[in-house]
Amino acid sequence: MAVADFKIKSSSVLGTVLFKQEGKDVTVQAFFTELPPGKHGFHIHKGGDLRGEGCKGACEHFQYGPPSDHGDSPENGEPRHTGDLGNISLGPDGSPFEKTYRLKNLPIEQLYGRSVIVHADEDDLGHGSHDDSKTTGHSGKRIACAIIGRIACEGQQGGDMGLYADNPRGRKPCVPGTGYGTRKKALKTIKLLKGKPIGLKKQIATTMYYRAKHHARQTKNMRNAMKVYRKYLKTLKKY
Ligand SMILES: [Cu+2]
Ligand SMILES: [Zn+2]
Repeated sequence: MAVADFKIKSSSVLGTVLFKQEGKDVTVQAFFTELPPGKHGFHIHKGGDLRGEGCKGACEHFQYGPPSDHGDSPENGEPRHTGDLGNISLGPDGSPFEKTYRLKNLPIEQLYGRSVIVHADEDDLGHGSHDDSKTTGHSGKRIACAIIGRIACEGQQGGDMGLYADNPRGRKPCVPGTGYGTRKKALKTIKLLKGKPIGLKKQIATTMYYRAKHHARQTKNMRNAMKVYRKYLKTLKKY
């Protein structure tokens, strides 16, 4: 498993993108709780060098295989770059964006060290008539970028440890004892987060919510935990 975590308050982008090898494919689960209004181009870029101004060092869109024109997210089957993920936007009521993509025939190792980028403008998915429609979808400035990294606390084979790797960016310290299996665990997690930095609170609550949401064997208890996290994330919104 791998993750790209956005935590860029200045451009009000907050979200997590999880990558998972499933057979020959990689599933990409995107979850954003904060985005500027409107639609935003969303891509995996080739580079993972964030030194350049405005994420310039991330180079062009990631492509695995022969060259292609820019296009839409994978489900629609048109010519596209491997890294083209269409547009993202919050719901009309500010509800989070979440979507799962499937990148066919891709070893996850190909993604390590690359980056995920959120753009200022809407991606025209290659259908526009601008000079850069066929290369970038004319999606404008790069307003946020995050490196795709391995999940630190995870075992070699991606076992259950990964579920509790609540610090996917690999920065210490992890917060031990967090969980999403029951309402009680969620409440305990929130208690543990008391006094922690707001960014960490948001990150862990988001990650826990997300893991329950996408759990392969989701239980009623997990759904109860999700309710607790959703409420908690709402209270954090004002910070
Ligand atoms: Cu891009
Ligand atoms: Zn592209």
